[in-house]
Amino acid sequence: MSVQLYKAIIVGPPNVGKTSLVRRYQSDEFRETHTATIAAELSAASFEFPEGRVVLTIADIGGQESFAGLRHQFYQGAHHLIMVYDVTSRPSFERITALYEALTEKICIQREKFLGGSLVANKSDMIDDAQVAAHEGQLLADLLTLKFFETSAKTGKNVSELFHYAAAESRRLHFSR
Ligand SMILES: Nc1nc2c(ncn2[C@@H]2O[C@H](COP(=O)(O)OP(=O)(O)O)[C@@H](O)[C@H]2O)c(=O)[nH]1
Ligand SMILES: [Mg+2]
Repeated sequence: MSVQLYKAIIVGPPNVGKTSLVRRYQSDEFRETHTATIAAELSAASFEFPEGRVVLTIADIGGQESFAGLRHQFYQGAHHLIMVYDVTSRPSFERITALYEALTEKICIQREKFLGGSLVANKSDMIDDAQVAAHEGQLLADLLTLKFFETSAKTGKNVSELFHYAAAESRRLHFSR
């Protein structure tokens, strides 16, 4: 049986829930407290598809506050981009486009057609505090040709769907090129 190895990077402004999404997926737990991700946390997840197994390395990288922080070897060779904002923070949503451009044009990822990705509206459980409507997220996702997910690391909503998509899309775009 074939095994394909791909790499996904999870990016976005600080405090949007990147580490929490990975933690929810990997160990099905959630913490209320935030600990800044210092350098990078790498983990791997395995997915079984009818055509074979996909092993996805997930790189959760800290320090995206500054442009200098983006010059990082952990971004290199990524197959899939997961971009996260916090629905309760309008500024986090407004930073997505610039971050996307920085990552795809100026940094190590070649803006080739083989880079798939998703735009993630996290903390969707905090509906009363929302500052970004779902249709705005969907619109931006369409603009950047990313798939749109509304997630909650707290409740687990759409978390496995998000990572399954990353694995399936990496395979679809890269296998047997
Ligand atoms: N209500 C709610 N809080 C969340 C969610 N995801 C993360 N948080 C909280 O947001 C804060 C930042 O999360 P963290 O994963 O460290 O963010 P990161 O800096 O993007 O990695 C923490 O206090 C989390 O408990 C979510 O889906 N819903
Ligand atoms: Mg983090």
